[in-house]
Amino acid sequence: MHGLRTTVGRIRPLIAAQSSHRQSQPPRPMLVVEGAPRMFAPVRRLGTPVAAEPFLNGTSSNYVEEMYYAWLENPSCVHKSWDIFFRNANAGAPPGAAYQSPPSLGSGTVQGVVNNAQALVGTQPNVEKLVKDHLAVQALIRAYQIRGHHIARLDPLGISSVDFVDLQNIGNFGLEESDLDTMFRLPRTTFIGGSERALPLREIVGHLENAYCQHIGVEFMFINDLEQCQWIRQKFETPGVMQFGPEEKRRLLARLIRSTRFEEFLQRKWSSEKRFGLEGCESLIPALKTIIDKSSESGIESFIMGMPHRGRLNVLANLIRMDLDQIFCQFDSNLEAADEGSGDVKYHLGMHLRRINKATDRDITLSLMANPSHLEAVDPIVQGKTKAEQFYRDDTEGKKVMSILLHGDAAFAGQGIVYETFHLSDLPSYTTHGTIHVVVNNQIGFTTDPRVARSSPYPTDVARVVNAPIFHVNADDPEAVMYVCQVAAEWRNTFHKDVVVDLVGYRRNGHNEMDEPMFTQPHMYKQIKKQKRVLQKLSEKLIAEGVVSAKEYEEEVAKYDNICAEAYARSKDEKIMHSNYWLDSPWPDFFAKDGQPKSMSCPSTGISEEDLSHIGNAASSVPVEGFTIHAGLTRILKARANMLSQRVCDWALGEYMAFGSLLKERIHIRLSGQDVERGTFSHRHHVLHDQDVDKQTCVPLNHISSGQALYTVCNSSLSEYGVLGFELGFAMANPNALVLWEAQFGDFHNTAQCIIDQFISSGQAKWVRQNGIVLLLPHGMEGMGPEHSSARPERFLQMCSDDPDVSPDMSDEDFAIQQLCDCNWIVVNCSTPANYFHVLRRQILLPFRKPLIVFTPKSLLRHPEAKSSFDDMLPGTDFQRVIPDAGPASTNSDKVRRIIFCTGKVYYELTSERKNRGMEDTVAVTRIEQLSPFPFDLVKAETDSFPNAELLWCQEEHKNHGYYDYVKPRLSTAIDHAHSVRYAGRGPAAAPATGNKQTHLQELQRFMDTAFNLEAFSGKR
Ligand SMILES: Cc1ncc(C[n+]2csc(CCOP(=O)(O)OP(=O)(O)O)c2C)c(N)n1
Ligand SMILES: [Mg+2]
Repeated sequence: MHGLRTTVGRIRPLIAAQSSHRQSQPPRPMLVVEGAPRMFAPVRRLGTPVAAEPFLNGTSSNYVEEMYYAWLENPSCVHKSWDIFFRNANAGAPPGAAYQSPPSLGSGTVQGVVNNAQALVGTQPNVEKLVKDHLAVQALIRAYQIRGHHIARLDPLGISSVDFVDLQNIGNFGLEESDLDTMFRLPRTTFIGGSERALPLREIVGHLENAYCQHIGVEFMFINDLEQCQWIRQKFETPGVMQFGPEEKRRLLARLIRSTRFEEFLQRKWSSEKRFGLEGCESLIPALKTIIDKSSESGIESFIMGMPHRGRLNVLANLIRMDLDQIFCQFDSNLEAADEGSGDVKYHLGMHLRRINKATDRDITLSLMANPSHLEAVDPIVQGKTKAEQFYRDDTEGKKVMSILLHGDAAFAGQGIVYETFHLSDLPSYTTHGTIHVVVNNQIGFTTDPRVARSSPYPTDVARVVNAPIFHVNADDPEAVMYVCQVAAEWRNTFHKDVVVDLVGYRRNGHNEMDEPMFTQPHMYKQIKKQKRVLQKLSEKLIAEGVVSAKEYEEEVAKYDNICAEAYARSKDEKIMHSNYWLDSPWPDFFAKDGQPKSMSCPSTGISEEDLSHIGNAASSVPVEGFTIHAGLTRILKARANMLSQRVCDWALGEYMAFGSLLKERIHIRLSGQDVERGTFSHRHHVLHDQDVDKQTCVPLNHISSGQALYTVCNSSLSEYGVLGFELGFAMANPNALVLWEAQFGDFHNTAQCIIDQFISSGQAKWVRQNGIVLLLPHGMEGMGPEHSSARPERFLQMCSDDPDVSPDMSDEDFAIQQLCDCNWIVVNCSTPANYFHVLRRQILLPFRKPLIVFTPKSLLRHPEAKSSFDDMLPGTDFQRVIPDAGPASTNSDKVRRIIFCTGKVYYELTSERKNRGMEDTVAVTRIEQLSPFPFDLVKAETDSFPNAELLWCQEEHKNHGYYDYVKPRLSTAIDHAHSVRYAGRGPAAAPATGNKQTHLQELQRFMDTAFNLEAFSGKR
């Protein structure tokens, strides 16, 4: 195919000549088919001198090419006029001169060339008609390729009414009835002729109808790669390409029997239970099985899948081949839950299974990711997990691990996350090298018709943005479905790009089995009631063809029914439901055999002085010779070296120390998010850019020590929902990796709210699945306006599952770690680089995994006091959940009248204000660094040590934001409600921050006044 492009380049002058001609001449009547001239558009844009071939125009370039190829192969097979033309062109005739007869070649002026050419055409009177008709045929072929899918018979119900141009009327292309038996040479851009290079028009139309207008609609001509278009044409146009042998047909029938009879069995046993059955689209199961067979044949060993509710149980049963009794158990409301957590409904649960793929006799692993109701939310998670598995297997091209995503038609068109996920598909740090998407297109979303649910003709149009081919197929034709899925799998495994299979079926029941669809879709459902089931259609066809006998068919049905019945009987013996049976991402080596943590302790997170200085050196130098960095960066590295000599770290260096040490301990680190490589606040600089060589970069953290783990730091697309979901998925694959997602500003995390609510905060409770992802959320009230100030800590804290009113048992020495183990996530706001360093390292050294939410600083990144000594990072040191006051107040605690608890940046404002007011011995300021799980023990100890102090919570956020609502009841519980908890901070507000700098400063001053006015609350209860 590349050769084709090269050859095209050789005749460019000819085509360019046509282009110039077109621009300079008045428009002449042309055969115009929408989109037709797209393939070689870039070539046509070339500008050259005016040409003079009067029979050529802009749409003829394809035809000229075709003639040229044919002439190259055999000069005598083209018309004599073309032979002369190409001979002249090849001999170097300039554009416009190729039609001169050999003796006059190269002679005379442009006018002379025109005269000569006209004279030549005059001697070839049939050339114009010949070219015109061939162009018309080409346009016709191309029109079928582009728009044949519009008239394909895709809707099994036959009721979708779409008004499309009449392709079949050849008159639209300037051809006539009388042309039908004329032989036409076929262009290279079609395969309908098989081994024939020319066909009568009648056959051309017939072949095109077969290829593009039956039960398969192929949408691909928007793809801007000639080789890929040719590949698809070949797959669908080659005569007889969709033929299956009896064995394949019997296998297809057996698969359809399973798919159909499974739903029927559930319907018989639990007629009033919601299961979101597949009826109307049962060919999904053979479709997926075909994809897996074909991909396994190409070497794929692991499939990561995501799907919504529809047909999920069927997929678990018949594709993943989970034990049927375990599935049936899920319908038993009397079963007791064996595991902690809330669990989830049966059509959300995930699964992981390793088994032999019968068709290839190869081992494969199938994981179906657990997902919430939120449609399509699982898409980026599947991609992230796939990427991670590829990464750990060193599968750099996606040849061993691949993802399959299933979608509903309404959700695929409606949910923005679909688009965000597609946009990750070709980014170097996010690509999974092609996903196969299967849309279960039942032409309805709950009670809503497509015509009011989307503005695009198909639910799949979103896929066009990434040039993914889209194969629409009538789900009532299982053979067509099987073929399309084979091609989809081959496409993915050839080009490593996304592809969509749009399975057009219907939904036999309501949205769920209890719903009455006739309320809203009477016309559709009258038709559905008349519709023969796909299994019946296929079995009748195959019996008629003699592929199976009626008896064999009935036996196969009875065999599967029996399998279901036996499993049902077994399921009755189950008394307990094990959620961990449904785990989609097991970590067998990380946990003990019973699935519990191997220990309940965490070693010190400090590192040696030697390591600190070694990593510090890496952070302050360029590890590659002859690499020119920006002068500003040289200053930054110098400042780091300076800190090193003083044995202190700022925030960026603290992060470096944590990352560098973990990498050295062979823990893979992946940091992703918008502009994370440099850091939004230009503090990180994890990727150095050579100022003299374009795209030459260097990542010093990958030069820490030999045998270290790889560090991946990647600027992401401008998506929070998609990218956070992706990283969460990445973190699922391996507990021994530190995966971090950083928001540009914490404020923006709420466009990923669904990932946070549905997966991160509640994932373990619902799906017994742990995850150690870290969210870095820049936060702080610094007068930057409502959208660059708050990472909304209140939202995260409100979702913490610890009880504010119950004082936990703190007697156990493992209290702190047990608390971490029991919580749903950890929320911290570190005020020192050392604490940030420790909390990152603790993520990996803990014997279990919990999501970690870190509110990170902005101005503190450069605050002269926000530095930590190496002493706070040495072996034996740890993360400090609470940092008690260490100043004069702590040495004379009886004198202290007020203890201010706070968290984060406001600490520095408070201590500066306290100093200015000379109140260092009367007011203690204590930092709560770990907000959740709440450090009840340390808070109590701190309050106990100031017996005469009033207790106040101070925050810079508004009263209805920030930490107050979370902290107040817990502080109160910690001190057994002995005192009131006072408040100093901004008042309640709708917006998280003011946009006015003056107001910002006034608010700050006001709450500082409250914090240090020791009489502010006197007399108040
Ligand atoms: C994000 C989100 N919004 C709304 C819903 C509620 N809901 C559940 S199913 C459904 C219709 C889905 O239609 P479609 O995607 O075509 O799948 P089908 O049920 O037809 O298979 C809706 C709106 C949801 N689950 N998730
Ligand atoms: Mg639907």
